[in-house]
Amino acid sequence: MKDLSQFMDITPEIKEAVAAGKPVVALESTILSHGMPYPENLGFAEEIEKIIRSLGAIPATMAVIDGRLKAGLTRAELERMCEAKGVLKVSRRDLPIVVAEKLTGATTVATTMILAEMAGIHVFATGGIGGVHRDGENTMDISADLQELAHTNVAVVCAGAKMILDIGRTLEYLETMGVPVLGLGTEDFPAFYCRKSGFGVDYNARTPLEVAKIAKAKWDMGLNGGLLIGNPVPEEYAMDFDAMTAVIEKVLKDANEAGVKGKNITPFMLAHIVEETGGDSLKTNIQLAFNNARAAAQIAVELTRL
Ligand code: PSU
Ligand code: MN
Repeated sequence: MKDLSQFMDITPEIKEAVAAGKPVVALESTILSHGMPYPENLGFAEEIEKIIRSLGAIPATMAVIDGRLKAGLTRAELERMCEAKGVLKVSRRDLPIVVAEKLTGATTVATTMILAEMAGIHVFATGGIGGVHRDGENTMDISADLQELAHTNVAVVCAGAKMILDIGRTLEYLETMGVPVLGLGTEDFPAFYCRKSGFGVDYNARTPLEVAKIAKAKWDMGLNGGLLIGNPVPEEYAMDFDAMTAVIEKVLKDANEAGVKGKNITPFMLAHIVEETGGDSLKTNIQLAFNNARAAAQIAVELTRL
């Protein structure tokens, strides 16, 4: 067994909860540092932790601070991630660099899964995952989130993937990698701001208990890797599909013209979509993430009972 304590700080509350088999839900920090503006992100970070606690689970926000892997952040650390001055975006390939060089970075879905598994946490709530980018068959821009779902034992609750991605190819990739894609009470794979993407899920797991049973069956059989749970944004916060498609086409064109590439594409798109929608997309983003936190907390609770 590797001695991870030389790299990682887990808060006493989270360490005790994991050891006692209590429900814990991991949260990412890229959504804070590179996905939402300050100070809305700080209010969001505090509220999402409260929501998880209100449902009987313990939140574990992940980050890398001065080279230390963190499971659970103090208020001051949360503020630092939200103000995001000099905070890097850390995916799997970046992790050894920020650790060895004692840098500070926000964790993507991929890295949050890695830290969660290191800490013994198997349920994670996010907003949207990364995936195969449009034109990805030429650029090979495929998020490391998909590889991580293939290998790391964490159930990821998301509101689907944004239409900035090629959702069809993203789902094909997940199928190849053996990742179950479940809908929580839906047959449709959601498209983040919208409840439907035009693509289906593998299975409609109707309740958090059903999701927990499927995850347990997978891991008890020794089938390593994650599960992806698509949880559609609540109807009252959903955005119009055609209007969002137009916004995304425009922002993709802007990104292309500005020559934005690689890891900067997703943050660029997120910031410009907020501008183009006059802040409406931010409200939807916040609400869908809260909704995912509720589902993840319920799944984590059910998993501890099985
Ligand atoms: N999609 C969103 N919001 C986000 C992200 C993706 O709707 O905040 C973030 C997540 O942290 C995700 C990362 O893991 O972007 C993917 O980045 P990339 O495509 O560079 O792998
Ligand atoms: Mn990429």
